[in-house]
Amino acid sequence: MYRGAVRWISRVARVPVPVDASMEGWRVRNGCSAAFTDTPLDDAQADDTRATRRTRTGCAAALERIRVEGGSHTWPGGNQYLEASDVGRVARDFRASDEVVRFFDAHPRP
Ligand SMILES: [Ca+2]
Repeated sequence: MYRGAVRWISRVARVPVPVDASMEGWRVRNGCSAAFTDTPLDDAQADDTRATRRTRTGCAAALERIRVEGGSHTWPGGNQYLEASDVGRVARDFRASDEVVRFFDAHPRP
């Protein structure tokens, strides 16, 4: 799950769901323990953002989240599709698309 500075919208209830609450639901569904490891991603670009990967442990199904501090409602490594003054800046320290591929390559379906 990716999070900038905004909340995800529940597809079921169509209401804002705080990311922490959503991730807690995924933690329980995936059979993860309450433990986790936070790993800062390389602050490779002077983009006023920093990202941290949270990896849950003891899971039946893997669960990770990348939190972007200073990010916004944009796709990390993607296009600045509107002015930063309108949607916020695009985080440049990593490419979210690459992270999605990395995650599914590392955790193939049984
Ligand atoms: Ca940065």
